[in-house]
Amino acid sequence: MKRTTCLLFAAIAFSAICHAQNPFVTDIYTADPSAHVWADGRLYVYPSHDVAPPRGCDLMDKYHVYSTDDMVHWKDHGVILQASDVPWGRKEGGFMWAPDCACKNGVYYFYFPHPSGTDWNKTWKIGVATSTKPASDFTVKGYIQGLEPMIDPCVFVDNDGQAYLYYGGGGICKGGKLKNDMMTIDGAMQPMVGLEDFHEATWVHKRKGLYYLSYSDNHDSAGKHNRMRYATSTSPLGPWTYRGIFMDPTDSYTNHGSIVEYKGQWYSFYHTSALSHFDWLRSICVDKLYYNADGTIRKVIPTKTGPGPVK
Ligand code: FUB
Repeated sequence: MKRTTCLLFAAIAFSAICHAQNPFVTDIYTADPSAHVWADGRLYVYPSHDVAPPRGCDLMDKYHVYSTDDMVHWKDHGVILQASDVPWGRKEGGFMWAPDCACKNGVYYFYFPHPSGTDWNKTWKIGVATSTKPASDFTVKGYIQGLEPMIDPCVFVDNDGQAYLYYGGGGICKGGKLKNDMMTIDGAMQPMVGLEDFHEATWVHKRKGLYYLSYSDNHDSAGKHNRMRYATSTSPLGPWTYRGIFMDPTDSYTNHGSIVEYKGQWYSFYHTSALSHFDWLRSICVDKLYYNADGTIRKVIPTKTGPGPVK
């Protein structure tokens, strides 16, 4: 085999597997990680993709999916969706911001914020693509009708199968029930009451019957960076009781992540700018998250080494 062919194969093999470290994806820039554990027993991460050289978040495109079964070895499943696949999307492309994925009755629903017009900030839609596989073959089905122009969708499916959509940015956070088709709001989106200093990046998870809504705050004056806060409720749509800050600022202006349990351990996914040292070229990270006996979340300590292998 020629040396150049060998090098090519080596490069492909390297790009397909990422290792235990933070950031855990190092060959491209990734942000806004939404993590889920699906029926095949693997943990999947659906991040957005920052594109270099950056122009704010304008050029973000081409969502990849990553999965692991040990929190050490990560598989890159490749690009699952790009702006040019979106029939109703803005003609200039880009602006494929923080996504989420949900699974119901064997179908995976990929939710992505994308504008439908040149005036991007006024034309955000929450697009939906579906597949019977968690990390390939997604087809855009349309967008959720009747919503305000908002970003950062998060879909939480409760134990009884009822799904809830949350979204928000710029100080507004709303939630509502999804109908069985996972693409129609049942009733109206309602404000999430009780959050303190909400900015964006809504994520909802449930532990021991208590609902947790986490989000990033507006800690951004004089060179400061966003922190992660959370609130709890006994109902998925609130009202919420504010609980505090669970992650201090990182080296990146924004933060956005998810909280998930895998093989008996809770994890916090988030992003930093550790690879680029530039706010808009971010990289996804993960560390262990711990609860106190009263259900409050201890501060997550970002590490360079990551959580290590699952026990
Ligand atoms: O990644 C683009 C935007 O930056 C996300 O939608 C926000 O949550 C922030 O992370």
